[in-house]
Amino acid sequence: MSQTNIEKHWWHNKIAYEIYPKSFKDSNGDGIGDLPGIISKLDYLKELGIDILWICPIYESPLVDQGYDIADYYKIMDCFGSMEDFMTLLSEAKKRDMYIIMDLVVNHCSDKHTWFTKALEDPTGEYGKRFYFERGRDGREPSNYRSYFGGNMWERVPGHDDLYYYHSFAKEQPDLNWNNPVVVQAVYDMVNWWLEKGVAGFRIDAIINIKKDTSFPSYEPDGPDGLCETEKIVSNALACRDNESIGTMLAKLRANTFAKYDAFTVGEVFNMEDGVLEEFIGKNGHFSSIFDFSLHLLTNCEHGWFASHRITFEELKQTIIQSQLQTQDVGFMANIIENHDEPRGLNIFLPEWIDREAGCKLLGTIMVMQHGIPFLYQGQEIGMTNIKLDDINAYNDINTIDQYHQAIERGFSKEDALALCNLYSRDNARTPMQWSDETEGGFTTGTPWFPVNPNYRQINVAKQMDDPTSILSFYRALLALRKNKIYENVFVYGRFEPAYEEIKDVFAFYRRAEEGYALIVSNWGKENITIELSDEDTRLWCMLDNMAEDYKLGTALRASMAQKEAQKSITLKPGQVRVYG
Ligand code: TEU
Ligand code: CA
Repeated sequence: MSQTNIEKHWWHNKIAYEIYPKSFKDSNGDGIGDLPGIISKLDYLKELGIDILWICPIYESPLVDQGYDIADYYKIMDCFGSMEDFMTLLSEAKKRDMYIIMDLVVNHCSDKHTWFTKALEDPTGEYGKRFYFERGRDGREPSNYRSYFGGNMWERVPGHDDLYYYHSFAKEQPDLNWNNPVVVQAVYDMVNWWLEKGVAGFRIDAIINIKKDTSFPSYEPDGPDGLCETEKIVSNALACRDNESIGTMLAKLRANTFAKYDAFTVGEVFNMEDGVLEEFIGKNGHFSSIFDFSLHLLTNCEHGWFASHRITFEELKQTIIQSQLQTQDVGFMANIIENHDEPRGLNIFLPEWIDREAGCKLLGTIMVMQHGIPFLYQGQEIGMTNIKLDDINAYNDINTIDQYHQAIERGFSKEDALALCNLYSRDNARTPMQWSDETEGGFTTGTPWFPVNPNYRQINVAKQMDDPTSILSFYRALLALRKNKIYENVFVYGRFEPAYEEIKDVFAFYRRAEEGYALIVSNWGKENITIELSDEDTRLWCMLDNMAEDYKLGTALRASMAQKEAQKSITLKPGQVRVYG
């Protein structure tokens, strides 16, 4: 069987781009990126080849967790602009055949949300029931759960000796009680309100966390703090059958909201139980797609940064292959190298002997040419890098500060703990976008809320715009190739199949559809590698090469139709990737 057999949807052939609004483009000099800033860059994104924009939270928020703590779901926060600006963004996107998706953060809200402030006044009353309030056990927290951002998930309610509320993330992010129908209905209403305004869908934050084991049992501690890690708590909650299952909760959410609008949804799903992928992203699945985090889980996610390890090429290759083979017949995964929670891709996935620019193009090609929906993250298209800060106080991210202290607690020196932050901090991806070599990288005329990476003079959009060999030019050609009408079916629905698997340091795969196929082949080693092609592959023509002098597409595609002498072998330099078709 060639070509995967999946029911078609409007989002399958789309390319998405994540915008972290605070750091994208500031229009009024207050140092904070905003909606008019995004609007001013729509043409840039369109030219790059982007269809769907995921905007990270722009709702009213105290910004304890950069907007993932929402105080009012119906209001755009002043620093990002107004509802009028948002409506302009929607209409300007529409003019360009682009789609806007919002971030849906409904596992928790902010402790400044009126529901929670009212709940604190009367924890046993109507508003208290919208959260999880519990009495302590044996004079302490109800259970020993470590929150994602450190410390116990249970926070003592001010003014009460023995009463606690539950927060999976920071204590300023109380979890909403999804077993309360009032909460669930309010979420449906809010989601539909945004869909009515014309958003095309949502990226859905930490959604797996909404399922709780409401008996809240304690587990075997796994650290000096006597607590048990979040992953275990979530997995056990998912397996718990006391209230509605996560499947029922999500199916109802979809039926009452997304399904009515043919909305595109991408779930942030960790800890999924075995065998439920079909239920999540198959036909009538809960979501259109979920992120493929398999590479990132290998590096830093599960047990904290102190326990992280550098991913090897073999691991990277095998992980991608496994994930593609397991998912492509079920549905579309959302493929990422970077996002606002992860370091820059080139800093964690590339072997040090690969040239930085070639390496960015290589990573991009592997990601974009897989089966699934590519999600680029702002700055990835110009090869933005991690930032090196030499003081823990220079970091802003709540998670980074916690990981630093966890590492110290486990015996790391200050220098080593800081080195972990330099490598893994979420702030690495949150530095302002580098638009030009002007002051502050052209991001703002004022003082940016977070430092611009000093390498903006070398790495910026303006510089790469007209350089035919730049990372940006390469991404444009790469996305154009993926969308090229002749190859669209190959790259969207074509079956992923590993190729030349036995050749050391080579990562190669086919995308096969009924009308044809493509071969993506790359060298991750230190030396040139010559590959003897199979008979079938000798007829292929190179459509894209990260070491070519000019990525302008068309020449290659036209040439592919011309008569061509068969080539029996190809030689790739270290870091070189080619797409043949
Ligand atoms: O992230 C969910 C999540 O599980 C993260 O804690 C993730 O494990 C971590 O960031 C990896 O380093 C989402 C958002 O993407 C994140 O920005 C928010 O902080 C979090 O939810 C809470 O809303
Ligand atoms: Ca601004």
